[in-house]
Amino acid sequence: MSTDDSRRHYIDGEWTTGTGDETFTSQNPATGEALASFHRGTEDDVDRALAAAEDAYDEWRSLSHIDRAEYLWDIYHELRDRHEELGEIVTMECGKEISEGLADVTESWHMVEWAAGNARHPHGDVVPSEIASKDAYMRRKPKGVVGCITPWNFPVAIPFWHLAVTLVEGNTVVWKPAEQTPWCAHIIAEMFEDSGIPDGVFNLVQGYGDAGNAIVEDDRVETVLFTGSAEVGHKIASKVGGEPGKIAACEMGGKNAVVITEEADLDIAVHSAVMSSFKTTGQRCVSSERLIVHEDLYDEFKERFVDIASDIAVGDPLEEDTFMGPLIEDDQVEKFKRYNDLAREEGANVLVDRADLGAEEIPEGHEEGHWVGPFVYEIDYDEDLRCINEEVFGPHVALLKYSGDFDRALEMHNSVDYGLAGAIISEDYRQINQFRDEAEIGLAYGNLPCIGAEVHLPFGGVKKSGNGLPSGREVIEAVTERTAWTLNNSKDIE
Ligand code: TXE
Repeated sequence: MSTDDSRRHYIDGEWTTGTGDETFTSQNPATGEALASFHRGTEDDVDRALAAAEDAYDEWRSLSHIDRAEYLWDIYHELRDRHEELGEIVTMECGKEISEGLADVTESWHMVEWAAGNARHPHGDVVPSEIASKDAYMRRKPKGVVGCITPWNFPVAIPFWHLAVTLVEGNTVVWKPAEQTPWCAHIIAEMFEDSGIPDGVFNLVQGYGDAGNAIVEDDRVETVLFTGSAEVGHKIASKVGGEPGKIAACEMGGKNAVVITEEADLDIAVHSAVMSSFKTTGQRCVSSERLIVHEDLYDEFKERFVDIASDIAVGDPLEEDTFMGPLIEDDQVEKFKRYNDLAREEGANVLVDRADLGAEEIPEGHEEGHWVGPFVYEIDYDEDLRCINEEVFGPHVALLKYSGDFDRALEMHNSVDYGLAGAIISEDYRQINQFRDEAEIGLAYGNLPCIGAEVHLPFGGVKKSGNGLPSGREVIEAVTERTAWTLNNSKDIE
């Protein structure tokens, strides 16, 4: 691929190679094959994109919510029309199996529908004034230029969680997608171009963390919306923290758990655990790497879970009968294996180790893919063990047995620094209610797998997992500011 063939940034309504001469390649994690080449964004490219976003802001904010939403409705239809094409590209670029690739796109149009539909929804509050002749109400105004920085694991859905609400609310955007999934980002930019959205309102700079950092550090950016690792998220939050008014809304993964109590329906428990631990090959921010199981049903649960993990279909993610595709990249495979070794060192009794798949398990023509299978172990609980505290982001699963009452399960559940998601499997409504009230997480699931999001519900975590902001409704909080407006309707001079 020559540099000329490389795909470009979308800045100020134009496709541009930018100022740098470096390119980078998007790769298929199932085959190792290069998919497409992209120009790598520089600080100067970010600077141009921010200038364009700033110039476009006044005109864009002066439109009504409904007029701005019209562009998003065009994108909604494009997402539906290009569903299969884009779903396949998601699968080819990030390796998740095809039904998940397609679902990534579906979730994105759900978010666009929610954000654009919201344009016809009241946005402020009318409140009684202390004085009868006055009207008092709260209005929302856009903040200005918003920076969006997104990861690879939901390369279409997560960007729309950031972009759709932000734009409808009247902000302009500079977006830096993950370096692993630039092709998905390119297609999204094509959709914005096709929608006819005014130049400079939406800008895409492809590239790596240095381009993301240039967005974060620029004074023209009022808000940063970030989804990714805890390490980078905390760095961003601390940079932004010193500037009053500038905020970072971060969602940063977890060390999530499914709690299976003595009152659980075992079929639901096994199904939930399998889906929570192995969907997306364990690379969802809500994936569960801890299964906390009551001693009364531990042995039976273990036998059934281990049977499934030993046999789960790892393979070509474009094939419909595949359950688990590859990991995203070599670094992630190394991290997974490093944590498997650590678990052994910390005393794990390994129950399933398919980390190194046999040649016969790897689909033909896919030998260069980033293949791993499940790694499942049991370990005596100790709250200081690193393998049950640190996020691996792969099919690395610890079975933790508990005895005694439900308080003990909750204590184990809450002992990690993260606080994103968790599930309880139980037929006892008291335990379910206690979990809802006392589990230190932002997303709680009852008798369900620990996966899934609905765009009109909050989505985010507490503790090290973030500041709970990046959902549909809460993005409105992050990208608008409020004015308390009071109007005197009488002739009296105050
Ligand atoms: O994340 P990064 P990576 C976790 C998971 C995974 C680990 C690393 O544990 O193993 O993070 O994944 C941009 N300033 N999650 O490397 O580095 C980067 O270019 C500004 C959980 O993919 O955080 C990309 O666009 N931006 C998570 C985005 O940040 C910077 C999903 C995310 O990259 C930057 C993904 C900087 N200094 C990973 N450095 C979830 N919540 O689901 C990088 N970036």
